[in-house]
Amino acid sequence: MGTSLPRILLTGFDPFGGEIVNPSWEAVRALHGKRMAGHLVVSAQLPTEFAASLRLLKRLEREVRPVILLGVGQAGGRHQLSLERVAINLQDARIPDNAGAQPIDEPVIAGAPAAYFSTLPIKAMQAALHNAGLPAEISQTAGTYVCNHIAYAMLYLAAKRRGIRAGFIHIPYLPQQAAHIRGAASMSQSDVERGLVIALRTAIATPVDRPLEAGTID
Ligand code: PCA
Repeated sequence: MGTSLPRILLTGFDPFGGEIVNPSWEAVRALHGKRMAGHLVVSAQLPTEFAASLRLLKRLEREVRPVILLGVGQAGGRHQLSLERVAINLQDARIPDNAGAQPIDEPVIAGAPAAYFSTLPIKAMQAALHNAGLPAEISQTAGTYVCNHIAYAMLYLAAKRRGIRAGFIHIPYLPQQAAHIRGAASMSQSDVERGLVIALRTAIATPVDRPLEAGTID
């Protein structure tokens, strides 16, 4: 890759569910090749397909050898940048993926632990995003579709190798998507890009997360 800088593997997804754009890929592709705090960002698109996304992620991880793995995905119902705390070892697809597969109650990785927590400093990242004037929340579930699948796989890969941390961020619709859906929230691509840069810079600078309150009662 032409440089010895430590790498960040940043992934987004292709459009799914009838959309013609996926905001995660639009933001992630814009950051490809950027340097931040002595790290190089390598961006890649994953297909919104359970099987193929996992195969490609494994290949990318072997090739890129990142020190940070950050997955980004669209979550149309979310109003803020959503920092995922946990990923579960489960596929339960409400709609078929882009290859037509609809796994129900199958593990992401057979025999692996039920769940992993993010190893990125989500509380510090949330605080940094708020300080920059960007709406951000801690999310306690990444769902059970392809994003949770990849979030789980990233945390699984990170747990196997020393010196890698991993996490996942869900993002709202772009304004042009929300324009067609009554009541839907949205966030501009430039705000998402700015948020991802802040999140990554904070992750690089924060080896141990800050004990800030961000729980829920419901
Ligand atoms: N969002 C979906 C999969 C791809 C994407 O961008 C999800 O939340 O699972």
